[in-house]
Amino acid sequence: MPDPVAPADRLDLFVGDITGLSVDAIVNAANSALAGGGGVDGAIHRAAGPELMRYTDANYDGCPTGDCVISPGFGLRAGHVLHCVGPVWRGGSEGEDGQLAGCYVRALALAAENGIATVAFPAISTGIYGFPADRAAAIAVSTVHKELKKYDGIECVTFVCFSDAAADHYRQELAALGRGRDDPVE
Ligand code: AR6
Repeated sequence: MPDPVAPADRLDLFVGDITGLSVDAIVNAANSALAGGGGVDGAIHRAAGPELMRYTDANYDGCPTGDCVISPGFGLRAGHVLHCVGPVWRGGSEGEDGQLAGCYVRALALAAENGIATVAFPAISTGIYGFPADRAAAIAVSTVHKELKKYDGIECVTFVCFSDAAADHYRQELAALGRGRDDPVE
């Protein structure tokens, strides 16, 4: 057996729309009622089609903050959607950091359980839920980097940013892990 690829070398960055990605699973930034909404949640439901809502309604009674549930991707190119419920930002002293980290921990655990090798995450909680983007990127990268040590079968995790400014936060965090300019990020 070859040595597993180091976690830092399984991290990638993409600037653009998550809904078009051909990965095994894209992550949704959902709400705890799994009721759909705006932002990336709205875009994913539009691209997946109405079967997605029918599926989550039939299979789940919502999802707690900091947790995640899985569905098929229906009309998406991605085979699955991992619906994470990030925290609403309330100033940072109400457990928001731990809840946000929990989303990444639970999503990767569910991915591994379901044989998913490639996963793309949006910047959970940093839109409508108001979590500071730099702080969220630090939590996302450090949590995924740590969790990937447990899951050799997860070959690539892509962080997807909607803007170049948002991506800069990830570039900083990835550089701190030794991902330099010459690495195949993006
Ligand atoms: N592809 C990639 N990233 C995107 C896309 C896209 N198509 N669209 C938005 N983003 P948000 P939240 C970025 O607001 O803060 C919904 O109503 C966006 O720029 O989608 O977790 C849910 O139903 C931002 O950086 O999610 C919940 O009620 C990031 O995705 C609530 O919003 C997350 O922004 C969740 O709020």
